[in-house]
Amino acid sequence: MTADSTTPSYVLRYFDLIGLAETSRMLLTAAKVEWTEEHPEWPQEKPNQPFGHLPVLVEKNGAEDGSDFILSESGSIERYLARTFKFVPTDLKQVARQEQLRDQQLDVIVAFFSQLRMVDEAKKERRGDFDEMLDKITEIHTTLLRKNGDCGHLFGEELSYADMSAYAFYKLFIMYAVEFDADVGSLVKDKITPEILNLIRTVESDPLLEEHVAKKGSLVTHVLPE
Ligand SMILES: N[C@@H](CCC(=O)N[C@@H](CS)C(=O)NCC(=O)O)C(=O)O
Repeated sequence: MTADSTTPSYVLRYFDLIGLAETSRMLLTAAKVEWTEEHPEWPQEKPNQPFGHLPVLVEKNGAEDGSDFILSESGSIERYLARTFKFVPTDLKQVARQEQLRDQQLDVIVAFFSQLRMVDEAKKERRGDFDEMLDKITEIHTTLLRKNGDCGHLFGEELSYADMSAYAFYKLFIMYAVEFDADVGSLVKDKITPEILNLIRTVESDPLLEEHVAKKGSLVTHVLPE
């Protein structure tokens, strides 16, 4: 989809951090549509969000009656954007193969953040779950990338939702989660295989995402050894 006079404009409401909005930012940027980001005052603006949390996507005049279409839940927002801008195939099985990765990645993110608040034995156990899940997802990414000919894409030969979502997953740990646990950056970096590094490079060098990398910083430079 390329922007023209009938293309709707979008607002993405989120905090000024990578968190749960990075894939949606990438989808909106890669789609070359008109969009802006809002950082609502918090918690003052909490009651004004449909589910009381962020991210929230607003598609101007996008609802059936011509009012704004407002969508909550990061996964639903991503799926809506990925389908709207055709970053997923139309075949139901192929799209499901991409979406299952995003859901697993979110489980790994949740496992990481939930153990931060725990103490002693419970923390150790949850940390173990996180380590195990991290091993599994990096193995899955690597296998898929190899199976796809190590062309830097998880599926097919073009930038897809799965590519952007996997990129945002590694970025979250290496460029954001380190604020909460200084060690997690090197832990995740150690698991980055040559295939995953190629994915990160491929996503960053895609002309559709040039603007995003220029604005939000390069992950490749964080991953490469100094
Ligand atoms: N399941 C939701 C979780 C959203 C969520 O927990 N958002 C956090 C930021 S990452 C938030 O809004 N926190 C502030 C609050 O709940 O008051 C999603 O995936 O969008």
